[in-house]
Amino acid sequence: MHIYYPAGHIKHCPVWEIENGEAIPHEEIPERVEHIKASLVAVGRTVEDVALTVPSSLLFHIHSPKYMCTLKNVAASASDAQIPSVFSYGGHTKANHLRAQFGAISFDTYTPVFKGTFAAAVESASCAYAGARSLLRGTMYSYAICRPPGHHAGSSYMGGYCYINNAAVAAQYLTAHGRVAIIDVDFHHGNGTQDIFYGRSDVLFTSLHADPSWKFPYFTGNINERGIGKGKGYTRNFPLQKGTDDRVYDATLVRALKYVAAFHPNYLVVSLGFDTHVDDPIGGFALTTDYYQKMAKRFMDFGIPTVFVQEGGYNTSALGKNVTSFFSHIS
Ligand code: Q9C
Ligand code: ZN
Repeated sequence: MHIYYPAGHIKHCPVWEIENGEAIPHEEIPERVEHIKASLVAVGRTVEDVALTVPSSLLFHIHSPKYMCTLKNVAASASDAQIPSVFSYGGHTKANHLRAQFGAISFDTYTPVFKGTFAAAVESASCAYAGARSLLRGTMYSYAICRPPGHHAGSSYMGGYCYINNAAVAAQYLTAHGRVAIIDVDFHHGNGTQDIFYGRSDVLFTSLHADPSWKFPYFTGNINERGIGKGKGYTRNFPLQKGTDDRVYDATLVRALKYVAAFHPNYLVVSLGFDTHVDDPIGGFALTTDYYQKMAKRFMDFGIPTVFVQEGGYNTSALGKNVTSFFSHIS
């Protein structure tokens, strides 16, 4: 297995997020992936700093040039954390003022932009790109320790701690070489990834996540969302209740994977979040550390090249053991 790490992630360092008008400590902190890396090194794995940069043509397949440009401009103008004060409304998206342009590309107050955010997000996407690329060179499994995460970012919006959709970048790259299925096992619905591929039949998207009636991102992730136009039938959601345990989760994963198998993919992209863990501070499921190795085996049963793309997981001290558990049977 090849493992890639975006050493420049520390250029992006959120301290606060605004929840209900109040500043609360941000959960998406650099220590997350530092712990992941340290725990993998401790069990004898090689973790490579990502040395490639994702081609901009590939980024522009996923994100609109206007979105990328605004994100870059907001980052360049930032002295400290930038958080939107206004949002676009009524379909009006054009504005001269950068503050308004920012509000037209973001959907929440949880996702601050710093001077280094744009560069860090590109490096994170480069990690996913490197992971996908290694599959084309004969590697069966790769793991991109992406930070910042990506699955809440859509083609022209950011949110949910995400700026560039890393899993979508990996999937898009692989479509030139075969059929691609994305399985999103982060605790939250991968609304950005779903949106990006909603009208397409060459990339299948399926997600297990907290029911949106209960958790972020609230507006999407229901069972009736199944794709549109040519993409009809190529999206499938499995919303789950508070307290979902190993047994119920695993039974649902088996159902989701049957749906994936019927698509006959050549490549798997797994949006891998550990915020499903019982001790996660913002989740609400009850998965155990031991279960993650069983989850990984379910993916391995496919027997096709797979890139694991890191998404959420906010119990920083539990992340290490959860990741090593997950990868314990993947060498
Ligand atoms: N105070 C990912 O896992 N909700 N993003 C914030 C907590 C936003 C999670 C409320 C959660 C976003 C990649
Ligand atoms: Zn999440």
